[in-house]
Amino acid sequence: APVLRLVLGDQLSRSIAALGDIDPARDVVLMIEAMEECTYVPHHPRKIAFLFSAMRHFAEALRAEGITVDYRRLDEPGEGRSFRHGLEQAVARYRPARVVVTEPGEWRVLEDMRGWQEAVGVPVDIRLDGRFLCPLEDFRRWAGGRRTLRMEWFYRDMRRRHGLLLTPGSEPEGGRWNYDQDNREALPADLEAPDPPAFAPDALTREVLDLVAARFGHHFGRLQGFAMPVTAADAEAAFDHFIRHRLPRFGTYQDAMRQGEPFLFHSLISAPLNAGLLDPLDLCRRAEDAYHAGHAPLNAVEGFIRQILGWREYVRGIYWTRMPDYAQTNALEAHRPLPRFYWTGETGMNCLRQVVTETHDHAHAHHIQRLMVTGNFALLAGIDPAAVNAWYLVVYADAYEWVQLPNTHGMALYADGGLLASKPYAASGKYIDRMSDYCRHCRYSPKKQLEDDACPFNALYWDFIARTRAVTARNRRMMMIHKTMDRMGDEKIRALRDKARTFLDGLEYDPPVRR
Ligand code: FAD
Ligand code: DLZ
Ligand code: SF4
Repeated sequence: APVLRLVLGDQLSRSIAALGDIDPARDVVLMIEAMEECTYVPHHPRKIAFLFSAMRHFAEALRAEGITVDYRRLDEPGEGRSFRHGLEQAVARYRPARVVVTEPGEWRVLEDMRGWQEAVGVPVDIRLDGRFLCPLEDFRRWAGGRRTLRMEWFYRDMRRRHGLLLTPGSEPEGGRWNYDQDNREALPADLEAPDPPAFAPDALTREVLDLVAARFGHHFGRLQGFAMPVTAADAEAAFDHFIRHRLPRFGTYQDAMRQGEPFLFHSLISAPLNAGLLDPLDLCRRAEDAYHAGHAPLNAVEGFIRQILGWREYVRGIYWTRMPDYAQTNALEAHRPLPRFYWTGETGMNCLRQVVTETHDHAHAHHIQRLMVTGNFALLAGIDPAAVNAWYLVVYADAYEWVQLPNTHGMALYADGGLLASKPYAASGKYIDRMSDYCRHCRYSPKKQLEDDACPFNALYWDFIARTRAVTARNRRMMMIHKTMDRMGDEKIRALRDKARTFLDGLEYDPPVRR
């Protein structure tokens, strides 16, 4: 009897554990376009199209190797409403000796997967996902007993373990582990970022685009203009383009934002990387090669490697060692619903309008846009973490809960009470003004606090500091801010808090009705 090997949509690596010992003469690979995966939250159509197209291309590549792939398309009648349903049907079809699958990227799916063996009546072997640079066992050992889990220490261990950017004496290249301080420049007005490469949809992708437009066109997000890399070869080409044209400036302008330019010097590889089309260690090594070849400076290469080798692995470790309780925490007791403008972009606050619109159009925004614009607003306004998490999971093509949740819940919202971030990433309009040109195109002024045209972020910021005093005043890194607030005097603070309340009360909260 065959072994049935299930490959999920974000497991599109030839080296995935479930395919490890495949016998092409005997086994069947199962892939399922599952309605439930598209709708448990209403994913951005671009994200669905990207995954379906990447899945179909991956299936074709396996078939070209002589492997039998049973690919269940969404538009086949009666097929694959969910992973479980699709698997049950396939087991009935093939009567396999056993089922082999790789552990998923979301707790929700793992919980379900644990019940599959009983449901289908054949052994289900759930294999570890070997595509990460820190096995979860190692992360557990590293985290065990530590009260706070700072990324920086984890990252240094990872640099040593993988021998990246080390001198022959195992010291950090250049004498420092971290060049983040050099990576906070605003963008000079005359500096243009090169356009990222566009990948014109082939016939297979066009078919997917039609399907997704018909089925999910009513979800938040734009499908037109789809040009994402959907094969390993295209993703490699996209990464090459980044190394050649954007990596040299990636570090210096990592935190910068500019009106109308969502990509700047970023790599744009998160969606193909998280789906399995790229290998993280390979990306780090190729960036390191660019440094040794004198093509890119150390602050750029170290900054890039830190994101992949450090942050990406670290948030995954946090997710799997802390779930399911992690998602339930709400350290700052935030309960406000999500304002409607997160879905419509309709707000006078230009920075938010820009980021929501770019997110709608591209299923992408870069890190500082996610953290310091939409994330910062949600933090300051005290929006319910569950609502914010759901939004981030829906809108970004790279979002799977293992990476989205710690970034949103922990880093942006401080809902975990500081397990992940050493202090809340709260900022006033001054920060956004320094790092972008958004304020120049805004009806509000970041320099004003109480006037009618004062940037709402300013009042919201002081309201946040005052409101969260019990938690934030205990934080050593926030003491100065509380001292500053005390010096401002009660009357000023009261006026700012009134202004914040009036502003928040004036927002619309009902989600827009779609179709
Ligand atoms: P670059 O800036 O070029 O960075 C290179 C790579 O480093 C990224 O592709 C990514 O794989 C990795 N990386 C960078 N920062 C992080 C990080 N904080 N955590 C994990 N990996 C990182 N990233 C996701 O992949 N999926 C998400 O759902 C996601 N949600 C986020 C939510 C919030 C609130 C915030 C603040 C960040 C989130 N990130 C998420 C991290 C980061 O914003 C994206 O990885 C990045 O913007 C992707 O664009 P890029 O490929 O051009 O990244
Ligand atoms: C995100 C997603 C979507 C939209 N659709 C599918 C699908 O139809 N079939 C599939 O195998 N995977 C899909 N995915 C990715 C899964 O949601 C992902 O594998 C799980 O969340 C575990 O990480
Ligand atoms: Fe955003 Fe305030 Fe600047 Fe307007 S003034 S763009 S709301 S930070």
